[in-house]
Amino acid sequence: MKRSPEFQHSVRQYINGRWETGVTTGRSINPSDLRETVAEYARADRNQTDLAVRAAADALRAWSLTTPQRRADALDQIGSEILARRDELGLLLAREEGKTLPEAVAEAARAGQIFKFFAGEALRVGGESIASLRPGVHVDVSREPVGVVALIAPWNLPLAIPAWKIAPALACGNALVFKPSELVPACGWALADIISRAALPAGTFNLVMGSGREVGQALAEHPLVDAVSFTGSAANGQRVLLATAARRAKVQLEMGGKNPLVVLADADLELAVDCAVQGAYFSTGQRCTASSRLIVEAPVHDAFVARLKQRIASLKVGHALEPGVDIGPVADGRQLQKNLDAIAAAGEEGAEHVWGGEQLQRPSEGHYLSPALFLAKPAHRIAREEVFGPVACVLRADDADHALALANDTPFGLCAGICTNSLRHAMHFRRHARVGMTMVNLPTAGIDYHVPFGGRKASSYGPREQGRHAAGFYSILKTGYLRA
Ligand code: TXE
Repeated sequence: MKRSPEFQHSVRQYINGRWETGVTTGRSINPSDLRETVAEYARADRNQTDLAVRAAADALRAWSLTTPQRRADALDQIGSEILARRDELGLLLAREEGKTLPEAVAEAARAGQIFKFFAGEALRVGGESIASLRPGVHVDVSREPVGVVALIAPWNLPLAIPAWKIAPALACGNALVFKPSELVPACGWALADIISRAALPAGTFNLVMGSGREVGQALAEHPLVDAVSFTGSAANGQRVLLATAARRAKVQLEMGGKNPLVVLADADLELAVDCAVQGAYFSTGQRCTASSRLIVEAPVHDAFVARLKQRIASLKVGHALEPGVDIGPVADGRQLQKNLDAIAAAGEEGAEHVWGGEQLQRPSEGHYLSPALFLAKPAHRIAREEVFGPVACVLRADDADHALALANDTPFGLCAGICTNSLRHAMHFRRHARVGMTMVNLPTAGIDYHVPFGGRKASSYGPREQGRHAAGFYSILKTGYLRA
């Protein structure tokens, strides 16, 4: 069903198979048009969060004993509905988070494909059989669900990130409580609405919305929550880590990035500029894999900067639903201020301003920011701290070794890219970049859903997300010895 862009959702929590009002209500606002409320949503407190966790704990046995076929059918049904409604869900996403409509529809489709992928994985949750050291003894290793899992999601990929947490959790037989970000409750609700039609046992899937400090923290601390998967800021990831470690719960954290894209002198410069534009500025730069550090070898530095400046000057910033717009608004006022502060600090520290970084007026009042580019030194904050907006800097490298050293000179370690026509340089970079993912002649952002996602150092903690390796987090190994 196609909704008019002005449609306002009124969304409730989903606890123990029922739609529940909250203790208070909140609103999500369209960042392309601040006059438009996208959703009024029910906000939970600690008590309601506790009810959701208890519902999951009660449902766990029933769901964990379902057959793989039953789980696969449910996930397949969810994936099919998301795919069939990708345009409508994309429209909601674009209105609530501010991605351009084509980006948002693609994300909705991605969420559907992820459920389909894990429908297949539900059939393949396997183990191994191994010869024992002792005669007459048989050993096997099997996977069991972790138990009750809490899934805490951010706003920047409001359909895809919940999908890549919820789908493997259900495929592996867990019961769960999902908490979306306060900025995108309607996207969280839309997923819950679709999942509610999959006839899971009541309590298997629960949605609670509300403040991270209250609801998120309550989930991380709850004694009945066996595992927490969190994506968000490093500071809140640290809070979740402390709360879960204190009671020895399993934890998986995906936090920020300051991803380098290295451009060597032998690179195809047009391709390198393309990678930089896509990686740094598309999705308004609000991706943990965004290429916010462009490290360019001296011989091509000036030519690269000139071409990049020309390209970003031609990018169209505007309302997420307007055809032809390349960059939608920043997601909210707090995030916009964070971008503006980083831009101001770059100027104060002596980074050379190349282009953009100004607030823009558009026919509707929104959080519009022109794509910003600076020439920086490695010590500048703009080259070290995650901005999470359409803001990038260029660092000059003397040679390939210097470029690699600069690429690794960061507390983060999510993704690193290189543009080069040399196989030797590409392979060396792949081996020595201290990150979880590398890209050659590709933007750092833009990943496949059937392979592991995650990083090192301050970017990630715990087992990888996505693909078949997701089972490493959402299940527990049990070793069985048997003498017949
Ligand atoms: O993240 P938060 P925000 C980074 C990015 C951005 C910054 C702030 O740099 O500028 O984080 O974004 C919940 N216990 N990333 O404020 O607050 C919260 O309700 C448990 C990188 O949105 O960390 C939400 O559901 N949960 C990132 C989720 O955590 C808590 C994507 C993330 O929100 C909590 C988004 C607590 N104490 C932002 N406090 C990425 N890696 O992709 C909050 N939450």
